[in-house]
Amino acid sequence: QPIGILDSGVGGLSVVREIQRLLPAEELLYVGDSAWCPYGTKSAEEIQRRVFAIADALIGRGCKMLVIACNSATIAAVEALRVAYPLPIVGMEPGVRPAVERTSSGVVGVFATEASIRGEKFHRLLDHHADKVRVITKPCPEFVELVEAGELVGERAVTVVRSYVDPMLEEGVDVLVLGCTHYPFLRPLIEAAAGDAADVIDTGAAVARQVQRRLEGEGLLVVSPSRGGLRVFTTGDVAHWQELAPRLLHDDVEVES
Ligand code: DGN
Repeated sequence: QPIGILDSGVGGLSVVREIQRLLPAEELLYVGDSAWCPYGTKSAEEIQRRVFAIADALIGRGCKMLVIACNSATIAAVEALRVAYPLPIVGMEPGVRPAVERTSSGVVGVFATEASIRGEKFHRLLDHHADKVRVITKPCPEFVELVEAGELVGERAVTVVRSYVDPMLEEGVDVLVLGCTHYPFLRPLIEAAAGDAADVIDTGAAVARQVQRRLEGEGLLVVSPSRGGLRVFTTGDVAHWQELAPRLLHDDVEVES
């Protein structure tokens, strides 16, 4: 039985990479909802409608677990999904907790989408740490555009990334959290812009470990020496995805509609 993974676009492939690294024997089915991308600027209701439609499709294909590889979709829909479906569902964590543990300046920067930042779940998390650190949040819609376009290097990408990172450094931020699954694909540029001033954190690997724990706990983990497979589906432009997905995954993959 496969693990079903979804995102608004190619961002969740950053989580797929981590799951493949940790659990190479698992079969993965990925849906990137590019026709409705970005989720980051949509209402919680709209995001929920899309996520439920994709969850139905993945469960219809026999998935044993869902991974919501999108912070915006997690914040908007994970609790409703858990009520609606009996299978294990793993969502993204925005990484605020590890950042709070790591900061020495007491100022943490969180890049995430507008939808994530205005979500109640996110506010509860921030309130919880408010006495210890100052958390500065910033939506980066242009990061999602760059990644969806496959523009991960070059002068425009460098300039855009700096325009988000520099103001964070000016505020004294020493830990930068990538709270959207698209952003890790720009990590080399974000790290270059941050230099020695700030560490960069993303939670893809932690989410992969959570997937492993849940599968183990439910007795659903595949134990096999052979490699599992990955099928990638998009609601968007298959030809564009066919060029982009192998580049992001550093692996051959056939994209289906
Ligand atoms: N990848 C998504 C996230 O983690 O929030 C959303 C990106 C978007 O749709 N703006």
